[in-house]
Amino acid sequence: AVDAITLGESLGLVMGEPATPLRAGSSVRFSFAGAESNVAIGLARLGHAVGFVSRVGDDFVGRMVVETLRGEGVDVSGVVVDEAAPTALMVRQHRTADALTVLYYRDGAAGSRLQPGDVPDLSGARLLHVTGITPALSASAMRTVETAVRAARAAGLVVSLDVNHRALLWSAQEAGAALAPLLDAVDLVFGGDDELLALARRDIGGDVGDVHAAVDDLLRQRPSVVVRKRGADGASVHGAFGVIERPALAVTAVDPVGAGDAFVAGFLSGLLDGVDPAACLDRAVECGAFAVSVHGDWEGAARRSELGLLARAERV
Ligand code: CKP
Ligand code: MG
Repeated sequence: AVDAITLGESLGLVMGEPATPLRAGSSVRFSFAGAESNVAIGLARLGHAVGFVSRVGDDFVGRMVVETLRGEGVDVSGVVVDEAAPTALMVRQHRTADALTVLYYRDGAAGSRLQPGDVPDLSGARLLHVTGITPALSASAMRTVETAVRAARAAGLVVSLDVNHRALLWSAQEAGAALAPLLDAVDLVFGGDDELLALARRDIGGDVGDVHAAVDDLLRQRPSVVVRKRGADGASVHGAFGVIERPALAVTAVDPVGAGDAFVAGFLSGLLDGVDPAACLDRAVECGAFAVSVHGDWEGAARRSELGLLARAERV
């Protein structure tokens, strides 16, 4: 039995070298991406029993994803191999040190064919984590997320949602409209300011731009904890206990992608350990710092034995 389950699409990742335009003959690195598998790896490295629910194609990209996740200790028994569609792919150009551009090849890919029947029996687990990326993939992927969230709620799991708005897939307004109906089954929300505004539907009219009002709107619904991610500007956690803020750790950021997922994994790890919100946030901030300072979407994720390393390194 696993403690935590994440659900979503993993994509093969073709990754250019840092600060290098992609040209014919460029060296690239082959790996995989996907917010929910990033979180699964993050939790596994922190010592939690975690399962991943997904669909991959019957191809070498899908096998690479599954074999790597298995090697990281993630339970992949919930990954369906779909013989009728390829594994999705993503190409990432680290165009300059500061500008990343990505291309998705995910239309009609296996992840978009997730269906409600793919959701396994969730009883026995304690936590389900989903993101706003999956519902953007297709109507059946949307229904799969709804089904999982409702089933988790019924089985008494903590349900966690990272808004993760992807402008390549849909507008913030579309994301907010699609995700807001899930809120009555969600306990924990993660998002950046624009994402929290979209989820609270405050990006359309009203007090536009008031993120504090948006957080309060969300807390008046079912979610009891809202985590506001502000990247290098730090993060805060909001709930009945009040507001707790933390600055980001001062590290050398080489790759922002995946930092949000590492942050989420750190926070959820604290939650599974039963530590207080401040300690959850501290772990989240540290895990985010590990991820931004290593090239790759999940490769830099911290192991439990490494927690404290960045704080210690600062004193060297
Ligand atoms: O919000 P993050 O930078 O942590 O998310 C990164 C992931 O799933 C990345 O791995 C990519 O594949 C994606 O978000 C996506 O679909 O954009
Ligand atoms: Mg994110």
